[in-house]
Amino acid sequence: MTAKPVWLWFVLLVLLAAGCRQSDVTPTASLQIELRVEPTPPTVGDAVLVVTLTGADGQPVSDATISARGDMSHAGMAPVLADLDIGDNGVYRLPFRWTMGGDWFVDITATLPDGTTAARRFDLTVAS
Ligand SMILES: [Cu+2]
Repeated sequence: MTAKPVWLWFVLLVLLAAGCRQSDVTPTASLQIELRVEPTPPTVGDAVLVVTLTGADGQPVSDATISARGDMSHAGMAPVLADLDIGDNGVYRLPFRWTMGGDWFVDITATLPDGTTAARRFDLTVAS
């Protein structure tokens, strides 16, 4: 990982804090989102986001729509999007592509048929 000037991190923090996407989503404690990435460790190129969705009762939830949005920690890159509307025993496999090596964050949003949503952000480092 390349060293970046400290001021750049402050700019990024301000930009992240000012972002409006997060406010679209009401996190709910009743849904648990876990993410695994294939291959691991993540490397530039094709990948699969393996999202596991569990309800408050600990049971797998398979009837949600899962949306993924991958962004890099620096500006100027197109986000990578993926979504899938059916899971297998609570596991959703979303084809994905890491378009560049470096630090990424992936926002996973789960929407249930009744409109309930949950979201979680994952930080990942992708090898070149
Ligand atoms: Cu990039």
